Amino acid sequence: MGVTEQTIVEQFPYWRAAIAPLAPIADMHLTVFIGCGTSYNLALSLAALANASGRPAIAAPGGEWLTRPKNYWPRWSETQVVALSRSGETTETVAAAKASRAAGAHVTAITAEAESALAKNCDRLVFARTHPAEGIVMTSSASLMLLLGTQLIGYAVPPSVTDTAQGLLEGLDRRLPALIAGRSHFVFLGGGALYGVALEGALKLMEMSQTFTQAFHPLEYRHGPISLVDERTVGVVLYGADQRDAEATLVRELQQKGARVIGFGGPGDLSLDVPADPAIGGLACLPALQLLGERVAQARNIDTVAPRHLTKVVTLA
Ligand code: F1P
Repeated sequence: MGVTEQTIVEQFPYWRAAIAPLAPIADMHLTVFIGCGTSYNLALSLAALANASGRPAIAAPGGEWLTRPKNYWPRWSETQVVALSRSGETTETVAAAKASRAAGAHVTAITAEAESALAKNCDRLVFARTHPAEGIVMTSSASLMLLLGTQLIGYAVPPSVTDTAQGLLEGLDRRLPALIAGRSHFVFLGGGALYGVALEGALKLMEMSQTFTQAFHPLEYRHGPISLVDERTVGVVLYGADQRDAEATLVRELQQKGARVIGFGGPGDLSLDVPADPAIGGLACLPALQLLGERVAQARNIDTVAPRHLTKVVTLA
């Protein structure tokens, strides 16, 4: 087993250590979740979860919140910020956290590095130790930051989520070779809090396997992108509890056009039950999506320890 695969399949003890109630973020101001890359995808998911729990929230990439916050929220200095960064060293995220604090905002950091620049430039530190072998590709740390953020919003994450996530990962893995054979176009669909997870599945597979991937809100897919679907396509559909029928209709259309579909929580060529509260459904699916990226990379003989053009941290001079 390669190192990246190890960090995916061995992540659950780190989840168990991180599952504990956290004092929730205040809900009097708008909360802005910021991050870059994977951490931005998690920010999107967390903002949707926060809104669903009654806490007004948006997400913005670290660099956007640093340079043009007023494009995202007109009264930007009256916000509180939750900054996500595995390394705690990404230039845009750290600079955005510093600028937000200078403007009077309360900043909470979610990171896997307790001594990082972000950890030293926040008002509240939320930290979890990640798998020590994790390299450039964010695997266990991504799940952990989503888990911590979910708790920070006030959701109680049940310990059973680790078994659910492991079951999904193993259930998918058993069927993967047949599902991905001959396929080169991967589309991830998810709505609400699952949109950020769909984006993260797409990013993971793209950076690990150098494959062109896309992610959309499910019903957006008919509005143009569906033109690319054929017998080279795999659709990965993260069904929302509230839209299952509409999403299942879309899946049938994709299958008729030649796609193979992996359905998390609904019908597909492979249908995986997601026995979890909708608020933690995305978290439960994430390790399986990470493994999908690894398996596609293996099928293409690509080493995910050193993905092309990527570094563990992006620091700007
Ligand atoms: C953010 C990030 C990663 C990405 C790449 C570069 O890192 O964009 O998501 O995989 O390796 O950095 P961080 O701010 O979460 O440390």
